[in-house]
Amino acid sequence: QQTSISPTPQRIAWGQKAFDRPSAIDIKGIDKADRDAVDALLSQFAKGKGVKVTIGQRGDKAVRAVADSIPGQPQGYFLRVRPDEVIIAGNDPTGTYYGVQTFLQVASQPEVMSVDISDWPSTPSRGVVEGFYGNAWSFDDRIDQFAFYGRNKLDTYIYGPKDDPYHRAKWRELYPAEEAARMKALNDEARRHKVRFVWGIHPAGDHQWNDADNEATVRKFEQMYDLGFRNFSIFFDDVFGKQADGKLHAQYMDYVKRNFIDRHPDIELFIMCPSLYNKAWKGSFQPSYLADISVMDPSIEVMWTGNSVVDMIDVADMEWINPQIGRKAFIWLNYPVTDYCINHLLMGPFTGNEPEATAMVSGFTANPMEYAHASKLSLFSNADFLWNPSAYDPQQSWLLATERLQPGREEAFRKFCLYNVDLGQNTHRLRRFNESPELKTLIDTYEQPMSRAYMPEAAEAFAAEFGSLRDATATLLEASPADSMLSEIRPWIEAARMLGSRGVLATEMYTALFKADSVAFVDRYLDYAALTDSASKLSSRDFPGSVKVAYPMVGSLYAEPLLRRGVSIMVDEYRHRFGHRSDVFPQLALENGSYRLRCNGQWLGNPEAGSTGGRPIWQTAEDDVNPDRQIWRVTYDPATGRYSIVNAKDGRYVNERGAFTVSDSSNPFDAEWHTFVIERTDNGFTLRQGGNAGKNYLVPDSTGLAPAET
Ligand code: LTM
Repeated sequence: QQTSISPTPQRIAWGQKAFDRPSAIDIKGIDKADRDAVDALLSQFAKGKGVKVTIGQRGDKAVRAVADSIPGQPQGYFLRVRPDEVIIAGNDPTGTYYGVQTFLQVASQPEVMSVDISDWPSTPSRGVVEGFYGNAWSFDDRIDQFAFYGRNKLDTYIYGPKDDPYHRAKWRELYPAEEAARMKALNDEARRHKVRFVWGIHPAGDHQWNDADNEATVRKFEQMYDLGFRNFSIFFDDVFGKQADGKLHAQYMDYVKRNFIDRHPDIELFIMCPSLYNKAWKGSFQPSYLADISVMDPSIEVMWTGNSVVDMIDVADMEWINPQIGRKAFIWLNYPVTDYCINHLLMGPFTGNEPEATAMVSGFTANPMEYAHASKLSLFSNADFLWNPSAYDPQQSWLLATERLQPGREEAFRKFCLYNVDLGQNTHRLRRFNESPELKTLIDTYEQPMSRAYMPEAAEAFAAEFGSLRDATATLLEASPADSMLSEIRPWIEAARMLGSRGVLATEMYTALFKADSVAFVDRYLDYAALTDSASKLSSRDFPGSVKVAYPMVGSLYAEPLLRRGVSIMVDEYRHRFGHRSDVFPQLALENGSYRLRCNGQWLGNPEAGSTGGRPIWQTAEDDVNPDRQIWRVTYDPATGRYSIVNAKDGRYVNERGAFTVSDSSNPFDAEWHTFVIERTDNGFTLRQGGNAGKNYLVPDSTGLAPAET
């Protein structure tokens, strides 16, 4: 089968089936070809008798026959799959490695198709800037990321986690041996996947702009060079006042260029993140800041986040900044970072950047979430966008990303992701409105008419949508212990599960209300309120193994507001229909070890008593004719851990939640109905009027312990 290749190749021509997926390959050209490319190939296929695969790069004898087909662009490659042979020919080592990555995707199907692919990236330096505040990624996270970048043809990783002490707070200090060894291991791994690990410091907070600090910088960089790093950066972001002086920054950068970079010809990238890194902040810095840094050595890359701190990039942004800094800006995209909206996950399609702007940048890196695995969803599409911007389709790319990241349960994962799209109100004002599109359509279609008339089809449609969210989370929760991404975002999956369940309960409340089933209404309401309460207490802190602390918010744009709006309207309606009366004072009293119910000083169950003089009855005629049955006892069932009301005489179950309805008249048509709920409290039992949002207790807690008065 043809397979979807990501990033989308520049030129692709599919043919017929070439062969069945081989387990072994007969590989040619391996002595000359790029080692990492060969290793990547052999990590998937054994060497031996099988499909003939020729690998090499421009100039190698092995691929001479296709030399004219190899694109001349950096990192370009040509891939040919035919029944008798596969040829992977890179324009350079990275191109060969990328050719292998594409072949691995083509050959991932049981039937491998013939194809000719001629491919290269449209954007230079594509990748990630780990530049967020909060919990830095772990060693394992980073190792895993590099393999992911290799597969998705992202070639740059800029190291700038604000909370690594050796990056910022203790920038002058050399890494101790153990830390240094770990950094080296990371860089070695990045290289294996053709990722340039750009190591950086953030000295701007307390640099003294003197020789001692300049020299400390070079010493630190030399340590990293000795460890194998060949790409460097210096950050000046998020400092103000005298520390944000453009002239001093430029002099310092040039000093490091002369005294470190120029002494090592094999260094590739030297990047600066300026203090003024977005247009919106122009007025807060020296007016000459950008002009001051523009005089730096032209080979130094300058980072830029766009029109504001968190913004997508368009041509107008680039037309504004490039002339001012005298070079093409190197983009630091603050997406999908969530350090300023930490309760949210950003799992929606990657949209909003203008394809044409990519030709005007010298690099494009995305600042991710502190959730390394979850960030891959957006990074996958970012890679796709940057490689071939004119072919980029956000929706298709998102669909493919979800399939690649959660194969076999992509539908469940998509449902979950669609409820984790918007950022909520935030200081940077970036919003995403494509949250839960299916729910949004239901809201637009039904919400208004539902409040005027009973619409069972609408209730069904809402229940189906919320039910599918709940069911999707069940699939994800089941898989989560063995899946790094799902266990990392488990708090959000739990929150989504509760949201789905609450949505279903709310639709059941709607039906109960219109069917005048007040007991069912209260019962569902209590479950809803309990889940809402639990959801509001969810914290990532409570999840084993989580070092993250966040209060997960899901469906914050449409689902959550809908439920809050809808339930509040339904509760008001319920109170209106079922006679919420503030002159009715039921009480629970303890008598001979069992709790009994009284109303306005009278025992309920006494034919002459009642809240307003009428006879309290159960809703069933059977109870109505047998007043003895109207003595209720609260019982505790250790098996379920729940309290319930049973009929004192025959022990008949009344309602497991202790919700029941009495009327003040024996004639149900004139009756004012009162629904009450008995709940366990720390002090005993308490009684409250149902549907009262669980807050406005008619009976203080202590009532439950009131001594018997008869
Ligand atoms: O964006 C830059 C250059 N600096 C910081 C980042 O560290 C931070 O992650 C983002 C998002 O909050 N905003 C910044 O200002």
